[in-house]
Amino acid sequence: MRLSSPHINIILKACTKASRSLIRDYGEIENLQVSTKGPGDFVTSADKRTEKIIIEELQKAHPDYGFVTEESGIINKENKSNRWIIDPIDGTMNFLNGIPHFAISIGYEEDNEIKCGVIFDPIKNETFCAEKGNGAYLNNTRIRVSKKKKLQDALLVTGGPKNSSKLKDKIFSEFINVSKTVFSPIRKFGSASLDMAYIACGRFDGYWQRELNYWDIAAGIVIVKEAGGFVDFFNDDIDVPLKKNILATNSNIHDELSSLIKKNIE
Ligand code: 2AM
Ligand code: CA
Repeated sequence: MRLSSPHINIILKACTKASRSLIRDYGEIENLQVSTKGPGDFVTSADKRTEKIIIEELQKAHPDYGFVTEESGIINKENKSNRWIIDPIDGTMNFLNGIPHFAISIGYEEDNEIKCGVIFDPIKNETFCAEKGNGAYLNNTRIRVSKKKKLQDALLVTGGPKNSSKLKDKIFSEFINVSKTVFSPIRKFGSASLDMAYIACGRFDGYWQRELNYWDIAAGIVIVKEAGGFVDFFNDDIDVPLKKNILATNSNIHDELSSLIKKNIE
């Protein structure tokens, strides 16, 4: 069985089309890394190219829908009821360094709620998708979050902080505190959307990260929830709109991890 709905099918078509040029661009990175100029500008244009293909494809299906995107900002802002939330390459630093761990992330939001989403890892050929009320899938298989009960046994993942973050020191001490509570060292894989996808299919038990952008996690929200996980936008008082602090878990470890995180940053 696989998940099939009009919105999911439109997103999948856009991902397939965009991934052709994305994979080609990724193949170029190795050559550029040894060049004196480096791959920086090339990656920026790969990001823009991928996003353009996605936007064109989605616009063909619904010309009236709005967009919130990493590269082009907000498009058709009059329509706030139906919006696509897009990150064309999530895990840009991995992509830039030739590390095969990045994804296209596309969520569909209706009246301020993410209704469905796709996270597509073109290198591993893994498609994570979900629709509200219809479950979460990895390729054609239904996925569920892990069953681990105790935080100390959990495999956790996080990301950031950005060097310029005002909360940098606090975020580092929070990381140390959480590290002391769990047996396994905390992972940092560098792609927020794939971190969320991996919570949904039980590879990780808990994920948290501060100061993210909405497009990093929009698709992941519905995928984690539909896989039986818990998503919490903790301390959601950031002044900048579209910025999010997120905690996504298998549900079982939510309270324990939540109290630890909130306790350590204020
Ligand atoms: P990006 O690759 O699209 O930039 C890395 O920790 C993950 O967090 C990536 O998914 C990255 O998205 C995202 N991210 C978003 N804002 C960030 C920030 N200010 N600092 C570090 N990572 C950020
Ligand atoms: Ca991103």
